[in-house]
Amino acid sequence: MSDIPLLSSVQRFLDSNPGSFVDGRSVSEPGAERFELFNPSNASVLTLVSHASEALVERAVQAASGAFHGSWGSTTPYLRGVALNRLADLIEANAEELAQLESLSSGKSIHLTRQLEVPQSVVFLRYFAGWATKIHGQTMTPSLPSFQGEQYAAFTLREAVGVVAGITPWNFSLMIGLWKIASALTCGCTIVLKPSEFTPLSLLRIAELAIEAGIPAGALNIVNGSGRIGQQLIGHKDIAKVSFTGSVPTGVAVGKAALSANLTRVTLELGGKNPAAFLADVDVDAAVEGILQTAYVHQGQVCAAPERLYIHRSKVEAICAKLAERLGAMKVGGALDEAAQFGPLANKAHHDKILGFFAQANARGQVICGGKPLPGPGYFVQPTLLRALDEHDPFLQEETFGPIVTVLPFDNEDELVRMMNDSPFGLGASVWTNDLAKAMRLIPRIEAGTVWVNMHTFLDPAVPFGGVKGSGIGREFGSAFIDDYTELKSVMMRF
Ligand code: TXE
Repeated sequence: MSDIPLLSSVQRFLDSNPGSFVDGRSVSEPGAERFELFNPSNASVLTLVSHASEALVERAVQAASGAFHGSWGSTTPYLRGVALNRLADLIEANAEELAQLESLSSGKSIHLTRQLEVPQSVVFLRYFAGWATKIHGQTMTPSLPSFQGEQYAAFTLREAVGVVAGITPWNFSLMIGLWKIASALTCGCTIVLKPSEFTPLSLLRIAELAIEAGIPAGALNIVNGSGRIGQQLIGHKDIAKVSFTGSVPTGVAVGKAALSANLTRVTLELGGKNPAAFLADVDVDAAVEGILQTAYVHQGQVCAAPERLYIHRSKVEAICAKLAERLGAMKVGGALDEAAQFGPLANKAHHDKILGFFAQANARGQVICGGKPLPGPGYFVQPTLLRALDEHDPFLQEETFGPIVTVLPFDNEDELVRMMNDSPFGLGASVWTNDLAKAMRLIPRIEAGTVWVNMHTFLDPAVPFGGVKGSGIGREFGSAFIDDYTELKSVMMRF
């Protein structure tokens, strides 16, 4: 089938010389350095984007600081919630435009942006908006002795930390960006957000909608360009907190830079090498369906997706055979092709990286199915299933962040737990079984920020999300995010 037609508003946006959004206005600086934005589905240039200059980034921080100390800082919690809910309404009203913008530059299937990324962003935003009126400190009774009849009282205030720098990756640009925007604005902070240079468009449109929703100029700023903008933000004295989602090496560099800048608070949501365990009692069809829905969605470019499958030896052949058959039958096509079941990788550098993994897997004879590039001009590869050579196989250690899943059989639970935990990472893990007692015994033994049972990668705004070990610091969602975006102030009084 062919691609859906682009909305005229999307075409206008592409033609508009997009750049940044600072202090309530779209800005494309005259004479600015510009970078090409590629369409991963056909490797054509979608548009040229203006790279924010140092001066513009400085203006963005100043605008955010002004809004923090002024308009947004003095907005009541109730009105903050109202504005965020209005933004959610506007996202719904402009859903198709946002879905197309996001799919175009990320290569993500239009089904996924229409059915998951855009509507789920709305769900998350409304959830956060509800917290705006529920952030509070506590009162306590001091135990200080009274010598002359004096009494004491104490309480805590939860105060917004200030200007937040958000730095986000290319895989779910709209949704991850909105998580950071919503967390900051709900708590009364303001934000300067730097999207990935591969996917700078959809958040620019969100910033326009935020103004329409009544969020004051300067509260939300988007600065587009390379990682050096991230570095400038992290080192800035007026940035009170850095919230980063992305790769492990960049995340480590961001964490170190933030701490050495001004002991700046930092939360890191990094990648992983997430294990999924299929116990002896699993139904083969349900297991295959679950793997297809979670490991290969968005071509495996999901931080929490399972990349290591530990399957009970009694089921490994049946599951691999059926999975290989289903993967081989997937219809490959561009992001805007509604008939496609599997799309391109997000960018050329990532495509090259995945081809490097394929070369290693083919040389070692590990390929069960896939393992080859597909004809371009877009960045297409086959969905791939590999056999691990042993439990120390490099494909069980290094994150590929692509449609490469590696399988190893196991025989007993102790061996399974040892192999699942044998990783420097700990973002998510799953256990697939109908035996609830077994699942309950395994959960405490698994080193991961989230353990799913009979599911994987499902995120809900009410459930905290984040990594242990090398997968990050801090939690998003639930009420846990409030600790990261506010500071506790203690007050003591004598009367
Ligand atoms: O990610 P980066 P990239 C993996 C995936 C991919 C690889 C590189 O394997 O192939 O990472 O992708 C900004 N200071 N993941 O380059 O480098 C950068 O501009 C401050 C996994 O996109 O982590 C972008 O906005 N910021 C991952 C953001 O950091 C810097 C999701 C993320 O870029 C910076 C994405 C610096 N020194 C890629 N350098 C996951 N697991 O979620 C870059 N940036």
